[in-house]
Amino acid sequence: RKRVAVLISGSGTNLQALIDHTTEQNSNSSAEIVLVISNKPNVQGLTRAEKAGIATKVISHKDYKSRDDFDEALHASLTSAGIDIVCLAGFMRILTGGFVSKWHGGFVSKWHGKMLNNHPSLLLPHSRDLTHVFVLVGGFVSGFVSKWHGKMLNIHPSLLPSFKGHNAHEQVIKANVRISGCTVHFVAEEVDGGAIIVQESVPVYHGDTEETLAERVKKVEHTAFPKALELVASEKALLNSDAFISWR
Ligand code: 3YE
Repeated sequence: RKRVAVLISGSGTNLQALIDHTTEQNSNSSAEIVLVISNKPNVQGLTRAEKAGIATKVISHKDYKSRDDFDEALHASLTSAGIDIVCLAGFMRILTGGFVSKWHGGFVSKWHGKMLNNHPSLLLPHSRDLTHVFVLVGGFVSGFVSKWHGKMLNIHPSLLPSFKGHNAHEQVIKANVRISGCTVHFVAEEVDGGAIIVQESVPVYHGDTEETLAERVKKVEHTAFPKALELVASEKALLNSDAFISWR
Protein backbone atom coordinates (compact mmCIF):
# COMPACT_ATOMS: atom_id res chain seq x y z
CA ARG A 1 0.00 0.00 0.00
CA LYS A 2 1.17 3.49 -0.85
CA ARG A 3 2.08 5.67 2.12
CA VAL A 4 -0.02 8.82 1.95
CA ALA A 5 0.36 12.16 3.72
CA VAL A 6 -2.57 14.59 3.84
CA LEU A 7 -1.87 18.32 4.14
CA ILE A 8 -4.58 20.42 5.75
CA SER A 9 -5.26 23.94 7.05
CA GLY A 10 -8.65 23.51 8.70
CA SER A 11 -11.59 21.33 9.61
CA GLY A 12 -10.47 18.36 7.56
CA THR A 13 -13.76 17.09 6.12
CA ASN A 14 -11.99 15.83 3.01
CA LEU A 15 -9.33 14.29 5.24
CA GLN A 16 -12.14 12.44 7.04
CA ALA A 17 -13.50 11.14 3.73
CA LEU A 18 -10.02 9.88 2.82
CA ILE A 19 -9.57 8.26 6.24
CA ASP A 20 -13.00 6.59 6.02
CA HIS A 21 -12.30 5.32 2.52
CA THR A 22 -8.85 3.89 3.24
CA THR A 23 -9.79 2.28 6.56
CA GLU A 24 -13.19 0.90 5.56
CA GLN A 25 -13.31 -2.86 6.06
CA ASN A 26 -12.73 -4.81 2.85
CA SER A 27 -11.96 -1.55 1.02
CA ASN A 28 -8.84 -3.11 -0.52
CA SER A 29 -7.47 0.40 -0.82
CA SER A 30 -4.05 0.84 -2.43
CA ALA A 31 -3.46 3.74 -0.06
CA GLU A 32 -2.77 4.09 3.64
CA ILE A 33 -2.78 7.49 5.37
CA VAL A 34 0.22 7.59 7.67
CA LEU A 35 0.77 11.30 8.28
CA VAL A 36 -1.31 14.48 8.53
CA ILE A 37 0.47 17.83 8.37
CA SER A 38 -1.25 21.14 9.12
CA ASN A 39 0.22 24.58 8.53
CA LYS A 40 -2.11 25.84 11.26
CA PRO A 41 -2.07 24.66 14.90
CA ASN A 42 -5.19 23.49 16.77
CA VAL A 43 -7.40 22.80 13.76
CA GLN A 44 -10.15 20.18 13.82
CA GLY A 45 -8.45 18.12 11.11
CA LEU A 46 -5.60 17.32 13.52
CA THR A 47 -8.12 15.97 16.03
CA ARG A 48 -9.71 13.79 13.32
CA ALA A 49 -6.27 12.34 12.50
CA GLU A 50 -5.46 11.67 16.16
CA LYS A 51 -8.81 9.91 16.61
CA ALA A 52 -7.92 7.66 13.69
CA GLY A 53 -4.50 6.90 15.19
CA ILE A 54 -2.60 8.76 12.45
CA ALA A 55 0.63 10.66 13.19
CA THR A 56 0.24 14.44 13.04
CA LYS A 57 2.59 17.34 12.65
CA VAL A 58 2.18 21.12 12.64
CA ILE A 59 4.51 22.98 10.30
CA SER A 60 3.49 26.61 10.64
CA HIS A 61 4.39 28.75 7.63
CA LYS A 62 4.83 31.60 10.12
CA ASP A 63 7.96 29.92 11.50
CA TYR A 64 9.77 30.19 8.14
CA LYS A 65 11.19 33.31 6.57
CA SER A 66 10.58 32.28 2.96
CA ARG A 67 8.32 29.99 0.92
CA ASP A 68 11.35 27.94 -0.05
CA ASP A 69 12.22 27.35 3.61
CA PHE A 70 8.66 26.32 4.45
CA ASP A 71 8.47 23.97 1.46
CA GLU A 72 11.84 22.49 2.35
CA ALA A 73 10.56 21.73 5.87
CA LEU A 74 7.50 20.05 4.30
CA HIS A 75 9.75 18.10 1.94
CA ALA A 76 11.98 16.96 4.82
CA SER A 77 9.00 15.72 6.88
CA LEU A 78 7.42 13.93 3.94
CA THR A 79 10.69 12.31 2.95
CA SER A 80 11.64 11.17 6.45
CA ALA A 81 8.18 9.58 6.85
CA GLY A 82 8.71 7.63 3.62
CA ILE A 83 5.70 9.23 1.93
CA ASP A 84 4.75 8.13 -1.60
CA ILE A 85 1.72 10.34 -2.27
CA VAL A 86 0.62 13.71 -0.89
CA CYS A 87 -3.01 14.90 -0.80
CA LEU A 88 -3.77 18.60 -0.33
CA ALA A 89 -7.15 18.57 1.39
CA GLY A 90 -8.19 22.12 2.18
CA PHE A 91 -4.54 23.06 2.48
CA MET A 92 -4.41 26.78 1.75
CA ARG A 93 -0.79 27.50 0.88
CA ILE A 94 0.61 28.04 -2.60
CA LEU A 95 3.61 25.76 -3.05
CA THR A 96 6.80 26.77 -4.86
CA GLY A 97 7.66 25.54 -8.34
CA GLY A 98 10.77 23.84 -7.03
CA PHE A 99 8.68 21.76 -4.68
CA VAL A 100 5.91 20.71 -7.05
CA SER A 101 6.95 20.85 -10.64
CA LYS A 102 9.14 19.20 -13.13
CA TRP A 103 11.65 21.60 -14.54
CA HIS A 104 12.59 23.54 -11.47
CA GLY A 105 15.43 22.87 -9.11
CA GLY A 106 15.46 22.88 -5.37
CA PHE A 107 16.18 19.26 -4.71
CA VAL A 108 19.29 18.39 -6.57
CA SER A 109 19.96 14.91 -7.92
CA LYS A 110 22.38 12.65 -6.11
CA TRP A 111 24.38 12.65 -9.34
CA HIS A 112 24.55 16.42 -9.85
CA GLY A 113 28.24 17.26 -10.23
CA LYS A 114 29.21 13.60 -9.99
CA MET A 115 28.70 12.56 -13.59
CA LEU A 116 31.17 12.97 -16.43
CA ASN A 117 30.18 12.92 -20.06
CA ASN A 118 32.40 12.39 -23.06
CA HIS A 119 30.66 14.86 -25.36
CA PRO A 120 31.45 14.45 -29.06
CA SER A 121 33.63 17.37 -30.09
CA LEU A 122 32.18 17.49 -33.60
CA LEU A 123 28.60 18.74 -33.62
CA LEU A 124 26.78 16.66 -36.20
CA PRO A 125 23.82 18.04 -38.19
CA HIS A 126 21.35 15.93 -36.22
CA SER A 127 22.84 16.83 -32.87
CA ARG A 128 19.68 18.74 -31.96
CA ASP A 129 17.92 15.38 -31.76
CA LEU A 130 20.66 14.10 -29.50
CA THR A 131 20.20 17.15 -27.30
CA HIS A 132 16.53 16.27 -27.07
CA VAL A 133 17.37 12.80 -25.83
CA PHE A 134 19.68 14.38 -23.30
CA VAL A 135 16.89 16.63 -22.04
CA LEU A 136 14.67 13.61 -21.38
CA VAL A 137 17.13 12.26 -18.85
CA GLY A 138 17.77 15.75 -17.47
CA GLY A 139 15.96 14.91 -14.27
CA PHE A 140 18.36 12.18 -13.41
CA VAL A 141 21.36 14.20 -14.43
CA SER A 142 20.57 17.64 -13.09
CA GLY A 143 17.95 16.91 -10.48
CA PHE A 144 15.41 19.26 -12.02
CA VAL A 145 12.59 16.86 -11.36
CA SER A 146 10.76 17.30 -8.10
CA LYS A 147 10.29 14.12 -6.15
CA TRP A 148 6.62 15.07 -5.92
CA HIS A 149 5.87 15.48 -9.61
CA GLY A 150 2.90 13.19 -10.24
CA LYS A 151 2.68 12.32 -6.54
CA MET A 152 0.74 15.29 -5.25
CA LEU A 153 -3.05 15.79 -5.56
CA ASN A 154 -5.23 18.79 -4.77
CA ILE A 155 -8.99 19.17 -4.57
CA HIS A 156 -10.61 22.35 -5.82
CA PRO A 157 -14.30 23.24 -5.39
CA SER A 158 -15.16 24.09 -9.02
CA LEU A 159 -15.11 22.44 -12.41
CA LEU A 160 -11.60 23.43 -13.54
CA PRO A 161 -10.29 25.09 -15.59
CA SER A 162 -13.08 27.49 -14.63
CA PHE A 163 -13.01 29.42 -11.37
CA LYS A 164 -9.48 28.89 -10.09
CA GLY A 165 -8.40 30.47 -6.84
CA HIS A 166 -9.54 30.71 -3.26
CA ASN A 167 -13.08 32.10 -3.78
CA ALA A 168 -14.44 29.57 -6.28
CA HIS A 169 -18.05 29.48 -5.02
CA GLU A 170 -18.31 33.26 -5.07
CA GLN A 171 -17.03 33.30 -8.66
CA VAL A 172 -19.48 30.57 -9.68
CA ILE A 173 -22.49 32.45 -8.26
CA LYS A 174 -21.40 35.75 -9.82
CA ALA A 175 -20.99 34.07 -13.22
CA ASN A 176 -24.56 32.69 -13.04
CA VAL A 177 -23.49 29.27 -14.27
CA ARG A 178 -25.97 26.47 -13.59
CA ILE A 179 -23.49 23.65 -13.03
CA SER A 180 -20.56 23.49 -10.63
CA GLY A 181 -18.71 20.71 -8.86
CA CYS A 182 -15.25 19.72 -7.78
CA THR A 183 -11.97 18.74 -9.40
CA VAL A 184 -9.13 16.58 -8.13
CA HIS A 185 -5.96 17.33 -10.06
CA PHE A 186 -2.24 16.75 -9.93
CA VAL A 187 -0.43 19.70 -8.41
CA ALA A 188 1.58 21.71 -10.93
CA GLU A 189 3.31 25.02 -10.49
CA GLU A 190 0.29 26.94 -11.77
CA VAL A 191 -2.20 26.92 -8.88
CA ASP A 192 -5.23 24.77 -9.81
CA GLY A 193 -3.66 24.27 -13.25
CA GLY A 194 -2.42 20.66 -13.11
CA ALA A 195 -3.76 17.64 -15.02
CA ILE A 196 -7.31 16.66 -14.04
CA ILE A 197 -7.87 13.23 -12.47
CA VAL A 198 -11.53 13.22 -11.36
CA GLN A 199 -14.42 15.68 -11.59
CA GLU A 200 -17.95 15.51 -10.23
CA SER A 201 -20.74 17.97 -10.95
CA VAL A 202 -23.64 19.42 -8.98
CA PRO A 203 -26.44 21.78 -10.05
CA VAL A 204 -26.35 25.43 -9.03
CA TYR A 205 -29.85 26.55 -7.98
CA HIS A 206 -31.37 30.01 -8.28
CA GLY A 207 -31.08 31.55 -4.84
CA ASP A 208 -27.97 29.55 -3.91
CA THR A 209 -25.56 31.31 -1.57
CA GLU A 210 -21.87 30.51 -1.25
CA GLU A 211 -22.80 28.44 1.80
CA THR A 212 -25.60 26.37 0.24
CA LEU A 213 -23.49 25.74 -2.87
CA ALA A 214 -20.39 24.87 -0.81
CA GLU A 215 -22.42 22.32 1.13
CA ARG A 216 -23.65 20.61 -2.06
CA VAL A 217 -20.17 20.59 -3.61
CA LYS A 218 -18.64 19.20 -0.38
CA LYS A 219 -20.75 16.06 -0.76
CA VAL A 220 -19.22 15.25 -4.13
CA GLU A 221 -15.74 16.24 -2.93
CA HIS A 222 -16.03 13.42 -0.42
CA THR A 223 -16.50 10.81 -3.15
CA ALA A 224 -14.22 12.39 -5.78
CA PHE A 225 -11.10 12.63 -3.64
CA PRO A 226 -11.02 8.96 -2.52
CA LYS A 227 -11.70 7.94 -6.13
CA ALA A 228 -8.78 10.03 -7.43
CA LEU A 229 -6.43 8.84 -4.69
CA GLU A 230 -7.28 5.25 -5.57
CA LEU A 231 -6.55 5.86 -9.28
CA VAL A 232 -3.13 7.33 -8.45
CA ALA A 233 -2.21 4.88 -5.67
CA SER A 234 -3.06 1.88 -7.87
CA GLU A 235 -1.08 3.51 -10.73
CA LYS A 236 -4.09 3.54 -13.05
CA ALA A 237 -3.50 7.27 -13.54
CA LEU A 238 0.14 8.11 -14.15
CA LEU A 239 1.39 11.63 -14.78
CA ASN A 240 3.84 11.75 -17.67
CA SER A 241 6.78 14.09 -17.90
CA ASP A 242 4.79 16.13 -20.45
CA ALA A 243 2.14 16.79 -17.77
CA PHE A 244 -0.51 14.63 -19.44
CA ILE A 245 -1.97 11.58 -17.72
CA SER A 246 -1.56 8.02 -19.00
CA TRP A 247 -4.60 5.91 -18.12
CA ARG A 248 -4.34 2.16 -17.67
N1 3YE B 1 0.42 25.24 -5.10
C1 3YE B 1 0.76 25.09 -6.41
N2 3YE B 1 -0.10 24.50 -7.32
C2 3YE B 1 -1.35 24.05 -6.98
N3 3YE B 1 -1.37 24.83 -3.48
C3 3YE B 1 -2.60 24.30 -3.57
C4 3YE B 1 -2.87 23.88 -4.86
C5 3YE B 1 -1.73 24.19 -5.60
C6 3YE B 1 -0.82 24.79 -4.71
O1 3YE B 1 -2.09 23.53 -7.84
N4 3YE B 1 1.95 25.53 -6.83
C7 3YE B 1 -4.91 30.73 -1.54
C8 3YE B 1 -4.26 29.54 -2.08
C9 3YE B 1 -5.13 28.84 -3.08
C10 3YE B 1 -3.84 31.72 -1.10
O2 3YE B 1 -3.77 32.79 -1.63
N5 3YE B 1 -3.00 31.33 -0.12
C11 3YE B 1 -2.07 32.23 0.51
C12 3YE B 1 -2.15 31.99 1.99
C13 3YE B 1 -3.51 32.14 2.54
C14 3YE B 1 -3.63 31.51 3.91
O3 3YE B 1 -2.63 31.08 4.51
O4 3YE B 1 -4.78 31.42 4.40
C15 3YE B 1 -0.63 31.99 0.11
O5 3YE B 1 0.09 32.97 0.02
O6 3YE B 1 -0.19 30.83 -0.08
C16 3YE B 1 -3.50 24.18 -2.41
C17 3YE B 1 -4.67 25.12 -2.57
C18 3YE B 1 -4.22 26.55 -2.63
C19 3YE B 1 -5.43 27.44 -2.61
